[in-house]
Amino acid sequence: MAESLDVVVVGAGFAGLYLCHRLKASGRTVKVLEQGSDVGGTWYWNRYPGARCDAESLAYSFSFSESLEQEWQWSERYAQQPEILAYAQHVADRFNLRPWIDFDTRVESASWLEDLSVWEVRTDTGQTLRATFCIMATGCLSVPQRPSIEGLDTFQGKFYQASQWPHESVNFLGQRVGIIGTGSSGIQAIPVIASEADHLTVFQRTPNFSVPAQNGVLDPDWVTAFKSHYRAHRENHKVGNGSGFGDLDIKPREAPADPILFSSLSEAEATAVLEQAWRRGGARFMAAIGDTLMDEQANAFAQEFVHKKIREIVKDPITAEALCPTTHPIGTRRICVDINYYETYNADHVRLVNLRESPIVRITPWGVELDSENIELDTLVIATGFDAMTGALLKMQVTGKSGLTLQNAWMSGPKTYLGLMTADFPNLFMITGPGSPSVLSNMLVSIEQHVDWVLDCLEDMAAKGKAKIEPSREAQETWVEHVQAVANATLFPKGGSWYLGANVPGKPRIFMPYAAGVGPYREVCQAVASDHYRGFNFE
Ligand code: NA7
Repeated sequence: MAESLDVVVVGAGFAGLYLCHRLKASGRTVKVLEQGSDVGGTWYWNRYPGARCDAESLAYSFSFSESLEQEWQWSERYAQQPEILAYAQHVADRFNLRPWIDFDTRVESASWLEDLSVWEVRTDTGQTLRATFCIMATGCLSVPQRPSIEGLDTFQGKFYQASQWPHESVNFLGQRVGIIGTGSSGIQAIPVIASEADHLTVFQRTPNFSVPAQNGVLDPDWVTAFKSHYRAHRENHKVGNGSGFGDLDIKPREAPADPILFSSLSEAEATAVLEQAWRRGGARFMAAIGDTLMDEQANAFAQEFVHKKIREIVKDPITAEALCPTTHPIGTRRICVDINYYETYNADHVRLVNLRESPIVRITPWGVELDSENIELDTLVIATGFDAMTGALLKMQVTGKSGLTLQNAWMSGPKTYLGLMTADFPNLFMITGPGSPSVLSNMLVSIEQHVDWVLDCLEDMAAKGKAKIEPSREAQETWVEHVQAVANATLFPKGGSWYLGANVPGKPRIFMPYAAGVGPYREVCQAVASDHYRGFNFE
């Protein structure tokens, strides 16, 4: 006999936790299904050495509870994975969410039963649940992408994937370690692995731009002063064309600052602006000159600035050149934020192998065979990314009206209205889905905005006696076209990144996140709701 509920939530990361809190408080019956053994989502799985958030702790945290944000003390400017996981666990305990979560439970299918107007959700533990609404809180980066390199399974040494790191401690002492992948995960892990290993070989296919985090322990007096304005900072995170990170001045800005345009600066001024941003640290570097992601010249200038930094830091000129990205505009692949990344290549026991010059032929039981040499390894780490944004949704068998599967509906790329719902899948919501700012934004800001919007929508439906919601095809088509038009007005599509699905063979090349910024997006969502949920059909 299937258990009947108002809402089934898939995933107990930050989105699932906040959904659980809001749904529970609204008096609805809810169950959260989570494949991990604990809460935390991304921060439960990604335990690789050096894993930490590339957004600042005081921004990358929930704002829905003033007492929570005041009592929780972050230790560093950028929190490490164990601290973020502890925060997620604290939220689960403090708001008594665990009784509503089934752990070690993977959703295998979700099917819309037209006659009953319910979702039937089946799990790998044999559960069958029926609910009026199903909300996917499955995360944007939760399905690891394993590279198709010949012989990967034949390696006889120790093997680790960054996003599926074991829970027990791993050490690299006395070992010859190799790592494949130089995205955010690799760039965080490399300096930490190098600090332990006897020898580290980095296998790099495409170099990425990275800026220093300028991480440090947070000064308690500064934190107290910042938190005395927390409400105003949080409000600033919600507005403007940016990503929702706000800034670090203690006193919040009264209005978003006008962006500095490249054309308004002399070369010396532009250099000074970037130098200041480099010293201040973090991904905010990309916003220092406001049109870096819009204007080819502004972008080329920022690229050259970082190239110079790399050449200054890395002593060996051949290594330095190999580390300089030249195949994509800066920021069109996610900018990395590092601690001593480029400096690590100055150590004698660290070697960069440029796979563009010496490709991997195969992995052997003993190491990596390049076309030019064999490199013997005791340990191999892969940090090769994710099937981003659609991976988790398409891995489940999600079936909507008339037997239409999500795989078929999204065959030529994800189609959503506002990144919240998709036509032919009534009462199925997504949190930070494709077509919303999601990975281009502070995820916590976007998660709260989506969850609040969905809860308001459910309240509105309940008040008006409506049982079914679904976007119209026209509204969806218009939104999909708008998301592409916004992306095409930027340099993002030139990045060839996982934002476009370019890292997964056969995945349609569609720019998935909404690039207009969190402020305009929030305004659209609010306007749609105020206008009787324009673009949605109800029954
Ligand atoms: P990314 O950013 O997708 O990086 C994956 C890296 O793995 C990237 O350098 C890839 O090189 C490399 N890769 C993938 N397949 C191969 C093969 N077959 N051979 C060599 N190198 C390969 O994933 P991350 O986990 O680092 O970061 C994802 C996000 O997580 C990040 O932005 C944060 O938001 C958190 P390529 O570029 O494809 O040449």
